[in-house]
Formats: sequence, structure tokens, C-alpha cells
Amino acid sequence: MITAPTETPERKAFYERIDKDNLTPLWSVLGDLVTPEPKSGCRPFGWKFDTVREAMMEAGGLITAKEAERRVLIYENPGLRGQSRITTSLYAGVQLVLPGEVAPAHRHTQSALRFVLEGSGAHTAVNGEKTVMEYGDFVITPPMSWHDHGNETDEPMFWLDGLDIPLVSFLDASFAESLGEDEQPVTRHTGQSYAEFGHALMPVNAEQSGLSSPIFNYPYVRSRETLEAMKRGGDPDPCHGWKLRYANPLDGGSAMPTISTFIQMLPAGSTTPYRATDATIFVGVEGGGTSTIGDVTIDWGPRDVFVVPSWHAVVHEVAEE
Ligand code: GTQ
Repeated sequence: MITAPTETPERKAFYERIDKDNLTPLWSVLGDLVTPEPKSGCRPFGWKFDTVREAMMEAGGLITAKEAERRVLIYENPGLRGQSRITTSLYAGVQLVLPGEVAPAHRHTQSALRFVLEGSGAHTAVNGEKTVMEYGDFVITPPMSWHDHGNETDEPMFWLDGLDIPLVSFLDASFAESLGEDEQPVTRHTGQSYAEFGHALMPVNAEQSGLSSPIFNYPYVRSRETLEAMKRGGDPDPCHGWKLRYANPLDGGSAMPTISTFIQMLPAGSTTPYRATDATIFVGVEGGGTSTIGDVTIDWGPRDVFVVPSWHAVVHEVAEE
């Protein structure tokens, strides 16, 4: 632990003198810069979907998806209010597209992902291909890919948006543009990417451009089936239960390079405490449980969201059926 040297009148006078030249002494701040462990402003916190759903339906009466560009209520971490962050490096919110609405085509340097929370059959188009979204589907829109959303069903559609907005802002690298059309031209058939890359087979000339996966919808039916197969095949990991990583079939890396994504199934009982420097956003899909992060206890069920900050140990507990 590095503690700052005491301030003498001579030192203070010196600091004030050099301050005019935009200089500052390292020894006064070293302890805050180089910490023995991660020190995060991010706090453990949970949001109930029912609360955000009610607010979203109200927002639906106040503004259209088109006027808003994206009708989203942002999950702001209580330790990072006013910064549009759910963790230090990530942004998250809930987006609502009502029947008949579109969220117009645009693109940006930020990576975006969706996790479908309610509704069935609305679509996202990414780089000339539409995908139809179902509950629990995991959809990506890689950096600079054109994307638009539309809901031709007669039910509202909600999903969780996750973007690396704070990370890109940190690097001063935000670029964005609108297509000027509600929908981008569709040049590929629905399901083409998944058919070509989703089955350990791929077009022989497939080239990797960028670090994102060519699959842009990882359907929940498949994730669920795979988790069930893992469960039949062996014991759960003590920390993670049965857990899958959404992977890029071209290189085995993450679906997108700046946000790792996983889906896990927890057995009844308590997990072994686990901590990582990744701040983690959890979303309930089926069932529910209680997660304990230090002295914070969060009850969650389907569609609820909670955050475990960097280097905070978490224990998940699921009741016997
Ligand atoms: O759907 O493209 O929640 O650009 C925030 C910014 C969603 C999106 C957000 C965005 C989007």
C-alpha cells in the first residue's frame, strides 16, 4: 500500500507553483493510480425487469422508436450515476420496439449486443441480413455494421442492449452515421450466416474481416440444448455450473473482442465464491436465485439484471425445485 508523503508548507507551495504549468507530483497520487488491487467505482446492484418494463411502456407513449432513434432506458450503476455506465467499461439498457415501429438504420464504432427479454418475431438486420429474434437469443452488431430493428408482430418487443460505449469513449474513438433510411437493403437471406457458420462447417473462402463473429444470432434453443447436453454429460463446475462461451467460429475467440459473453445453467445449491477482474452483468433467463456479493444480496428471476463489479466475489444460490 503506497501512502502519500506528508504535505509540508514548502511542498505545498511548490505544488501550487508548478500547477500553473499543468504539472503535478506523482508521489501525491501514486497510491490512487497504482493500487494493490482493483478499486472500482462500480457497485453491486440489481434491477427488476417489471420496474423497467412499466417505465418503458410509459416511455412508449411519450416518444416513438424513430424519433428517439433508439428508445432505451439506460441502466446506470449507482456508483457511476450520470455517466451512462452499468460497469466501468460497459453500457447497458433496455430497448423497446412497439408493434409497427422501426429503429432506423445506423452504424457506429461501438460494438453492440442484444439479449432478447420479451416478445417473439421482431427482427434486427445486420450487414444486409435479417434475423428474427426470440426470447433468450443473443444477437451481435459488430463495430461499423449497419443495423436496424423492426417489429412486425402485434406484441411489444424488449431486449437488453450492451455496448462498449465507455471503453470507446475512453479511447476517444466514437464515430457514428445514419443511413438515412429506416431499413438497410437486404442482400442475404434470413438465417444465412447461421447456416454458413453455425455448424462447424464454413464456406471454403470465408475470410476473417475484423475480430467479430460472422454469426450474429446465437439462438436460445441451441444454447439451451447444449447446456442440457453438458448437464447430461458431467458434473457442473463448482463456480460456474454448466457454462458456455459465445464464440467466433473463425478463430475461437469471443463473439466480439471487447465484450465476452456467456450463458450458464446453475444447479440447485450454492456455487463456490468466484471473482474476476471482468465486471460482469448477469441476466436471468429461466428460474431464479439469490446472488451474494459481499454484504449485498440480490434476488433475481427471468429478465432481471444485476452487476458484479471487478474483483468482487460472487456466490449464486438456487433453491431445490
Ligand atoms: O441499437 O444501435 O442502447 O446505437 C445505444 C446506442 C442501442 C443501437 C443503444 C445504440 C443502440
